[in-house]
Parts: sequence; structure tokens; C-alpha cells
Amino acid sequence: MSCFKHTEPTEDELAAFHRDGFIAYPDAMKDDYREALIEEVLSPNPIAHFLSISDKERADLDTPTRYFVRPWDDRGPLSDALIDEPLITSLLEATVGPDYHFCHSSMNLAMRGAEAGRFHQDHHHWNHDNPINLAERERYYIQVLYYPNGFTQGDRSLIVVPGSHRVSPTKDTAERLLTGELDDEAGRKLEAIHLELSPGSFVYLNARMYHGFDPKPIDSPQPFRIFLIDIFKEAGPPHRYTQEIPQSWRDKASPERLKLYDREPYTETCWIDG
Ligand SMILES: O=C(O)CCC(=O)C(=O)O
Ligand SMILES: [Fe+2]
Repeated sequence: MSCFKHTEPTEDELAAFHRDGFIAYPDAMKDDYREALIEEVLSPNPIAHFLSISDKERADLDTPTRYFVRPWDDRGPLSDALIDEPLITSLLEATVGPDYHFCHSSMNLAMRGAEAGRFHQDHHHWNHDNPINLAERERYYIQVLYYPNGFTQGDRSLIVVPGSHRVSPTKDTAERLLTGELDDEAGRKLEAIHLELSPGSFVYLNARMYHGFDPKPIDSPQPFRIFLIDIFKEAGPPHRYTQEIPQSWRDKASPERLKLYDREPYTETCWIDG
């Protein structure tokens, strides 16, 4: 079963990626794929258990409003297929070029009452000053954010600041982002857009672009929002969280897929010289 309704990005979509720092793909998944994916993603025992207990029982957990797995190694065949779906491969080749690798993935559930996330970018080399990090700063770090059951505006919606990938992400950039001070550097007026995406949508994001997310209201009509993320990095040293690839993933990988896994994982010392 193929995952998406389309296999190639359009010129307009690629132009949006360079201009805005992201492409939103509403309702990109085929309906039968989306339904089956949701079932697959929610079926592993720990997740099914988390969802089956009462709100009162969940309140005793450390993170009652959030379920989070990173690295997300327990992927079934439908979620595994996303990694090199034709549309994703085409997007990566058209934006990064031929030399990119799979970095890691994670799965998240946000329950009613989940808190907001402040503006941030996820290109971790910008947060470290080792020579290796400085040399890597301009390389692509791409996040593909999947929302199998979608979200409405103000209900755990992704907030984007189009054009903010053009601003150098220094320590206080997030606080100054919407003050107007950085508009010249971005070449446009920076403003926050609270997206709304139907089930089966995804966002292809240059992770230098600043983004955040709204809280999930306690009375949200949607009991939980599913968020899956695949991250790809331009060839080079490990990024933060570049994961060990499980042997079971290698055993079932095609030669093309193995190339995506052909990079070093992150370790505590991998950015330190010497
Ligand atoms: O929850 C979302 O929609 C985005 C989360 C995010 O920004 C992240 O995981 O880095
Ligand atoms: Fe993020």
C-alpha cells in the first residue's frame, strides 16, 4: 500500500519551502492508509495501556498528558514505509540533494490538558560552539511531522514563523522573533501562524525555522493528538539524537534504505575534538 496521494512535490511547493522554511501537506495520506496507520501506531502494548487507563489513573503518571518515545524503534510496516515513500525521497532530493541520512524518529501523543511549546528551532549544531558544530551550522536538518488524526487551530496546533529559517538562531532569537528587530535579517515581516491540518496531513520542515505549538484544551473534542516525526540530516557528523539503527531494521532494509542508515550515531563525546 502506498502512503500518499502524491509522489512528487510541485515547483510551487518547493518555492514555499525555500521562502517560508516549510511545506504543509494537508490530507496527504490515502484514507485507507491513514486509518491503518493509526491502528498500527496505537497498538503496541505500552501505548494501548496508556490509552486504556482512566484519566484519574493517568494523573498519577510522571507525564499524564503526554506519551513520548524517542527513538521510536517499535515501528510496524506502515509507519516504517514512510521513511522512503516516493514523495519524501523526492522532497529530500529536491531540497537537500543526494547526500542525506535518516537521523531518528519519535512518536508522541498529546492528551487533553497538554501544555504549549515555546518557539524553538531544532538544528542542534547552532546550540554548541565546538568547531565541528560551527562547520555544520548551514547544513540541512529536516523534520517531517506527521499528524495522522490532524488538529484544529488552538488545539495543539503547530505554530510556524514563515521565513524565520533565514535568521541565525542565536541564544535570544526566540524571544526577539516577533518584535520586528529581526525582520530585516529575514527579509520579511516575521509573524506567527497557527496552522490547522486535517487528518492524514504532514509538514516538511527546515528545522532552522522557528516553531511552537498551542496547548491542548481540557475540553478539546479530540481526546488525543497523534504526532509522528521522521528526521533526516545532511551527510556529516552526528546530529543530536542521531540514533543507533536496530539490527532488525537493517535486516529488513533494501540497499537504498541501508544507505540512509550509513552514518555514525550520536554519542556524548562525538562533537569534542581530539
Ligand atoms: O507537536 C508538534 O506539533 C511539534 C513538536 C515539535 O516542535 C518538536 O517535537 O520539536
Ligand atoms: Fe520542534
